[in-house]
Amino acid sequence: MRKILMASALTLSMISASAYAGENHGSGDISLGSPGDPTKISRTIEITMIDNRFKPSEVNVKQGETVKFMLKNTGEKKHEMMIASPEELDKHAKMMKKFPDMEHHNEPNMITVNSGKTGELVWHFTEAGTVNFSCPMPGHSKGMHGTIEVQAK
Ligand SMILES: [Cu+2]
Repeated sequence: MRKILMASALTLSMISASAYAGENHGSGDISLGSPGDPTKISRTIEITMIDNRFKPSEVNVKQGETVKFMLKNTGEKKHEMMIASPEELDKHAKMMKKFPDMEHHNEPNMITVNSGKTGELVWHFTEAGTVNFSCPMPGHSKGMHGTIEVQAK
């Protein structure tokens, strides 16, 4: 029994590793921006997480800004904020549906916030345009998504 458990855990980690390997997690995608330097924050934007929405779900920033998102989870469930392209968000939501217990703590483009807690995500917006975010927890992304409008300098 123990052997089987270990084997499936190994398979799972291999699947997520290979799924990540081919993916672009934001840092290399210029249009999204990149993880921000916490010592260079130009603005803090507070976003409240409820079950299952972001409030507000539309925010405006300026090109070149490093924004600290303060995520306050006032819902009863655990929520996440993930910044990525719509395709990537979709792909990730599907993967989370398959592996609901998948944990990701070391991704710079996302933050997990437990009920009643606050989390921070620092992001540097390098290009003008629309940047998407959503909560990839299983079933959440349908109502829990938003956009960041990056205004040209
Ligand atoms: Cu959520």
